[in-house]
Amino acid sequence: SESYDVKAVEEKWLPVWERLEPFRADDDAVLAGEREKKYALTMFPYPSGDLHMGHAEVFAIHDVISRYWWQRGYEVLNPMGWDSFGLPAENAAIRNDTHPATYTYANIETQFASMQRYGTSFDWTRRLHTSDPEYYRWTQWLFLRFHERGLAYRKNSPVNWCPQDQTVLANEQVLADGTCERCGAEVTKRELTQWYFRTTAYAQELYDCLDELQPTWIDKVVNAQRNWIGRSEGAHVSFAVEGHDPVTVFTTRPDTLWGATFMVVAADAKLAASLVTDEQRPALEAYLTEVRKASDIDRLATDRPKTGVFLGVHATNPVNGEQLPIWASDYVLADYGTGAIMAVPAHDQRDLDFARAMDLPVRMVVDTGDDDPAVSGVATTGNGTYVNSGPLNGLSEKAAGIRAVIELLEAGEHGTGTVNFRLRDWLLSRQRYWGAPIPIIHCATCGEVPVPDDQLPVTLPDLRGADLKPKGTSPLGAATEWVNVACPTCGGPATRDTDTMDTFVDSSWYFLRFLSPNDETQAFDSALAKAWGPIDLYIGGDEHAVLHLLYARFFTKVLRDAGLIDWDEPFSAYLSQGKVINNGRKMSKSLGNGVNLGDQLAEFGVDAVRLTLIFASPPEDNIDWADVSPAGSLKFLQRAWRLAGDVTSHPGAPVAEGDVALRRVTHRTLHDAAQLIESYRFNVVVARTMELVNATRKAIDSGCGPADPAVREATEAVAILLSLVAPYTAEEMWERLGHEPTVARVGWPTVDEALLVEESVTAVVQIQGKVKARLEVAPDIAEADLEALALADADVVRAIDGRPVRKVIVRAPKLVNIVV
Ligand code: ANZ
Ligand code: ZN
Repeated sequence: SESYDVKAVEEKWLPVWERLEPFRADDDAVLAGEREKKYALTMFPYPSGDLHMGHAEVFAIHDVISRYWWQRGYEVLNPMGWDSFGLPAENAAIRNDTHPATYTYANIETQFASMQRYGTSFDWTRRLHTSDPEYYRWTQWLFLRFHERGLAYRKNSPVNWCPQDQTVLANEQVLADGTCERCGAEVTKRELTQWYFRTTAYAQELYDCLDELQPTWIDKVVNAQRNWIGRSEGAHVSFAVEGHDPVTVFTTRPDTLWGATFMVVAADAKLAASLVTDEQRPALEAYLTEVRKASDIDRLATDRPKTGVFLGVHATNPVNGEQLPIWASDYVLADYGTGAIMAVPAHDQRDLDFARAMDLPVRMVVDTGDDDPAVSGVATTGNGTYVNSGPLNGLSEKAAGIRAVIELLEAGEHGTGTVNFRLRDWLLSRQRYWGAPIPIIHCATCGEVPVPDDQLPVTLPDLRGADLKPKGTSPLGAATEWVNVACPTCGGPATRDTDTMDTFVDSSWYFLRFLSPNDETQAFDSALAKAWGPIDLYIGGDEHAVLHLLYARFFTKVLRDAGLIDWDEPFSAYLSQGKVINNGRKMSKSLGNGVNLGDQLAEFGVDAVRLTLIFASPPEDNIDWADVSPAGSLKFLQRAWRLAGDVTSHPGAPVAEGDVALRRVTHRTLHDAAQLIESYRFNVVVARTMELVNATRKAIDSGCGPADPAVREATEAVAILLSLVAPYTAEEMWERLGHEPTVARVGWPTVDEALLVEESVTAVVQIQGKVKARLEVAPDIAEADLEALALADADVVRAIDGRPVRKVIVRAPKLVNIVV
């Protein structure tokens, strides 16, 4: 039989598609409301090397959806670009004594060529790179809008410091085991002045909106965001301290106030330094030196020996007037809640460990029936009856106890009910070169002066090679000519801020820049944002479940409040793809189990690789490359392609009816495929397409023959279904069938509903066990539909004769038994 030359087909169609630009989104059609829009987005890549199997998977998945939307008649915005600032380029530049741009833009070109060859349906007129001054000009412009609104600010505080990368890290970039997300080094703490975005101002809304996203976002991502934002209900309680301002604590258990036996403030917070007596100050300072070495994770760990120092002062418990000693310890974090706690050792394990270590009293106030914690060393946290608790005594419901104490505190002005969030402000400054410079000028007279909008972008000075070596301070500081400027306000000598922005700032708004990436007058066009936004489906990796998605959501809310967009959430639906693994393990250099995308493409061709990735599993599952068969995929594509050859090489006289059985398969497949795609079951669509190919082959070889119009109809349907997954093969089939390119935009065939009705079955309707009627119904009829049909049947109505129906037993599709 004829053979299918994969390489020739790929070379043939790529330039045709480039010429036709079938996926160029028409803004005007959407602005004018002529066509419904869909905005499809896949996380843009970081330009390190060429594309890998992970990219191939996500692009294949993403393409099914966006190509499907085009076929359904939507105007689809499907842009792509590069998240091209970041550390790897900088490290490569240091290694190779070059400029980070060299590495960055060379890789971008490599990846761009690969994406094109891969047959992706991106609208390349929208291409952007976040490291272009034309882009980061607007990142800086947005920073200034945040700054104006008090949402970008500087503060001095202990920050996560990566000793290896020599830069600060956001909390989100420190892994659960306390190591750096990028390089794996143990993260330490440093006291530094840094820039922050006030994400906490939006904590409540970021949390609440997750409820609306839950149905269309993947569950684990919604849950990860919930945990990260960490909403806790509780109370702020104030404790008077003689000679000082009152100390306020955040507690989720105000109902245990009578069990408070001491207080603890974060050792590294200002509060500790301000409370400590002169006598105790040296002890506190010695302790602090020790504390600075440990990570947050270590400090919060329950199994860690508790350490601390007494500050020499006491606080008054507002409910019973007791004097509580105030201690400082590292198990209380400076930047959570108020940085101070009331310790209730009987009912909080960390407090109990501390009490036992420091020989402080333990008083049980909730009797849960378990052993007294003072004796057992195990804090009790469950429901129980309140004891030693004044007005609470006898109550036994935690919620009621909490409510009662909050009322009491509010009446006496000693506290209020409150909600606390774990989320902290986003630390956005980095002491690295390859990022967007922070557009602020520091003037001794005027303070922090924003660079005027018309002086943006603040472009990076030309540094390269060894200039970029991490020194603990920003490399930009060495560019003295760049650093020293006249203050925009007073004209006096001033200096530029030498930090650059976290690259997550760049990617928090790129979906807006895609709307008009070449606009030199504004960051984005609000009218276009209104027309195209929000993104209908966003696809990306799990690793961004917390970081990037949260930041993009935060940006969206701020821009909405600034009146620049009119939507509340950027991503209406979110899907995260699984990983491509090999032999059950994550691909890695050390295991030597890597699969090279380029090799796979060379051996099997683009379409077979794409089809394999889609067919292997539902998109969110991992794919083990050891379990799949790109060779099998290629064979299938050849079978499909041969159908088109058979149809056109046997142009016989059209048969009037056509093969109805084949037509039924065709229309059923098209009908089901639409539903399957909308529920992301792309692998099943491929399986069904395979069945359709088999049915068509059978009709040609041993049924109606290739000249039957039903065969042509089936083959065209195969080409259209394949246009979502295997664009080259689909195009080639389409041409063989005598059509002009491109099959990608011909539209979804209209499904003939009549062909979806299967042969009918006979249902028997009985009254008191006697057959009264027979109905012809679909074999998959629903019980309720069958019951309704039976009760409406003329013979049945006559037989019931107005008597009340007591019971109807339905066994679809064959039996209805009516009891009157
Ligand atoms: C008294 C108490 C009694 C508490 C009790 C718990 C149990 P979540 O749920 O995570 O919000 N806490 C408050 N601020 C803290 C800080 N900066 N560092 C360490 N711990 C802190 O936890 C809130 C609880 O964690 C608060 O409620 C407080 O201890 C502690 F039977 O107050 B609790
Ligand atoms: Zn000035």
